[in-house]
Amino acid sequence: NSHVDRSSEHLVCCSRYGTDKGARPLSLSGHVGFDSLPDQLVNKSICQGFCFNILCIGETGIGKSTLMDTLFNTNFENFESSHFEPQVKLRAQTYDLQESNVRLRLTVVNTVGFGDQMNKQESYQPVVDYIDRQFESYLQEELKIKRSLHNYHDSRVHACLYFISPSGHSLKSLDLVTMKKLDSKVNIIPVIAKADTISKSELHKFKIKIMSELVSNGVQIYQFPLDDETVAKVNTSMNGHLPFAVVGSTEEVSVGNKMVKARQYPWGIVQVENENHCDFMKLREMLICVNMEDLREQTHTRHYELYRRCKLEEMGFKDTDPECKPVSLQQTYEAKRQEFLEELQRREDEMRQMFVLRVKEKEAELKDAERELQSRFEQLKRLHADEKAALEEKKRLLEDDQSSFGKRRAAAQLLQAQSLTANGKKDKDRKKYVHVDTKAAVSSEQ
Ligand SMILES: Nc1nc2c(ncn2[C@@H]2O[C@H](COP(=O)(O)OP(=O)(O)OP(=O)(O)O)[C@@H](O)[C@H]2O)c(=O)[nH]1
Ligand SMILES: [Mg+2]
Repeated sequence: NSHVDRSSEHLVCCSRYGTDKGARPLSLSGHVGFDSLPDQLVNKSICQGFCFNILCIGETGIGKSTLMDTLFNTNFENFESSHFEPQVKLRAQTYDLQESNVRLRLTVVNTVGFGDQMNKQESYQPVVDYIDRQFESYLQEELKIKRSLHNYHDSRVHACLYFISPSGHSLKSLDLVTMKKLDSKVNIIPVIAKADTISKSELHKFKIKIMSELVSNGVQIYQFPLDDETVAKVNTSMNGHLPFAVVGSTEEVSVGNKMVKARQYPWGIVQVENENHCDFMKLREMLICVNMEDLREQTHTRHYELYRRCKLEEMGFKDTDPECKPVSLQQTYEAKRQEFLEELQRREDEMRQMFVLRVKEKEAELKDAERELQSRFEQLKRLHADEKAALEEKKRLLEDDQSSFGKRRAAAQLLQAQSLTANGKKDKDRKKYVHVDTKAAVSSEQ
C-alpha cells in the first residue's frame, strides 16, 4: 500500500524538480523499482541507528535529571550537585537505548552548578563554549582528508531543554541572557519545571508572560515545524502551548486499577502523564515522537551551518570576491597561499633589513670599542716609555754613582796599600832597633 502512495508522491516530486531544474517530466510505462527508495532509506537508518543529544540547562535541583528519567522511562546515572560549585561544568553521559528494533545513542548533557555564580557570564559562558566545541569537532572531522563521518559520534546538541523556575512571576535575567546567547546555536525548548507547584491560573498567566518576554527580548526559541503537512496541525497547536509546564517523577502510584507515574501529596496526586495535570505528554510527543528528526536536521542545516560559515569566513574563505563573482575554494586557497607567501617574503625582507642594520650598528659599536682600546693602548705605551726612560735615567745615574764609587774605592785601596807599605817599613825598622837593643842588653848583662 505504502509503495503505491509513495510512487505517486515521487511523480509529484519529479515534476517539481522538473520545473526547478528545467528537466522534462516523463511518465513511466511500467514498474521500474525506485519507488522503494524510501524503504531503502528506512532500512539503512534502522541498520545505522540514530543519535540524539539533549542539553538540560537549569538551576541546581530544578528537576533536570528527574525529567530525563521520566521522559525516557529509565534511570540514568544521576549525580546530585551542590550549590557551591566554583564554576559551571557540563556533564555529558551517553547511553545506548533500544525500542523495538530501533537503536538510539542518546547523550544527556547536564549543566552542573548553573545559576550558582554571582556573575551571569560565568553561568552561561561554559554552556556556549560546550556547544561550540561540539560544532568545532564536527567541522574538524569534516575538513579532514580522510573523513569518517559515517561512524563519527556526532556530539552536537540537537535539543536544549531550558528549565524555567516555576516562580509564576517572570523570567530571570539569567534565563534571558542565556537563551539569547544560545538561540543561534541550538534549538531551545523552554519548559516550566516543577509545574505542580504553581496554580492553573497562575500558570496560564506565567506562560503568556514568558512568551512576551522572549519576544520583546528577541529570543528565538525552537518552533515545531509546519512545512510537513502530516504534522503541521499538531505542531501548530503545540507551538501555542509553549513553554511546556512539566512535572517529573519516576514513582509509580496506583490510580484506579493501574499504576501511573505521579507525585503524591497530602492533598492529592499529580499524574505526570495526565494532560490535565501538566504538559509532560506534549513535551514527550513533540520532542521524541514527532520532531526528533527535525531537531537533528535543524541542528545540522541551521545552527551548524551558521557556525561553519562564520568559522570559514574567520579563516578567510569566501564564496564570492569583492565584485560578487563566485570564487571556488581552490581559488580562495591559492589567493590565501599567495597572500601568505607575500607576507612571508615581506617579513623575511624586513628581518634581513633589520639584520643588516643590527650588524652595522654592532660594527660601529665594535669600531668605537676598538678605537678606545687603541687609544688606551697608545696611552699605556707612552706611559710605559716614559717610565722606561725614567728608569733608564735612574740606571745611568746609578751606574755613574757605581763607577765613581769604584774609582773612589780603587783610590782608597791604593792609598791604603801605600799607607800599609809605609807602615810596614817603619815597623821593620823599629823591630830592627828593638833587636839590636835586645842584643846589646844581653851582651851587657853578660
Ligand atoms: N515538586 C516537584 N519536585 C520535583 C520535580 N522534579 C523533580 N523534583 C524534585 O526536585 C529535587 C531535585 O530533582 P533533580 O531531578 O535531582 O534535579 P536536578 O536539576 O537534576 O538537580 P542537580 O542535578 O543536582 O542540579 C528532587 O527532590 C526531586 O524529587 C517536579 O516536577 N515537581
Ligand atoms: Mg541532576
